[in-house]
Amino acid sequence: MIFPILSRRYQNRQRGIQLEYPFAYKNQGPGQLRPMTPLSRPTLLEIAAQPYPLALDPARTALLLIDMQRDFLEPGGFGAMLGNDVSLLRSAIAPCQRLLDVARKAGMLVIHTREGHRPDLSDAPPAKLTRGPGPMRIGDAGPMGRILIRGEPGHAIVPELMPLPDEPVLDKPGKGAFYQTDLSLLLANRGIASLIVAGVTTEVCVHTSVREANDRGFECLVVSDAVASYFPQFHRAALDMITAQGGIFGWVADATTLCAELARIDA
Ligand code: C5J
Repeated sequence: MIFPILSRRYQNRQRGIQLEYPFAYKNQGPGQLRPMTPLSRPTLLEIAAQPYPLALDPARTALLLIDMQRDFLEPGGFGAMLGNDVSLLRSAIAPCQRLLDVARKAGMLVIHTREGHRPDLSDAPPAKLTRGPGPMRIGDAGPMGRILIRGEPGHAIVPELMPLPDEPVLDKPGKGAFYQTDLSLLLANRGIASLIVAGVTTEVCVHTSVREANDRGFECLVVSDAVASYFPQFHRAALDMITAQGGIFGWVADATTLCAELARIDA
């Protein structure tokens, strides 16, 4: 079993913050931890982001992919049921694939989230269940199974972004990734300080999760073309809100810029 523990301090050059660098230790038996190779090199990446460049420590950064589910991205699911054109979200799939590829190669922690509810709907607030214009509601049977219900085909992550067996998949009943999930615990156990955030939709679950993360002290980098919305004007406004006022919730960069930097990491 590999235990990431914190050791060897070094400086965040850009902002003068002391960071810790996790190394992997192998459990040799009771009381015997033997250092192995570092999880990744102690390189600080400088990302050309808005509103100003962001120094990222890849060993303390996780990729958080929000709700890239069939229910939002394919016809017949929750997004379509609310009257949205789901094809507008599909532009985020290819940039997410590129991010996943470099993050996996760099050995970074990758976490996927899924919005959805228990089959008996006991974790769905009545206000959420009754909202919406159409005749179909959460829990009703649609072409991809019961809408936004865990275990149904529509609740699954799109095949293009299928999680690997060792990548945590968090089921969340709300819009935020921290609300009623163990995300804080997973991040703390890995010494994560920064999040690269992608997924859908920009102004709803991505924004809510970034705001929650920001309040918990995480530095968030939102990937502008790896997030998407049914409403292009909301997408733009949501990204602007993140970078306004000197980066009030975090930073924004595009996938090409970010992937080029992440690809420099030797896992
Ligand atoms: C929504 C989400 N829009 N994942 N969910 O209801 O953004």
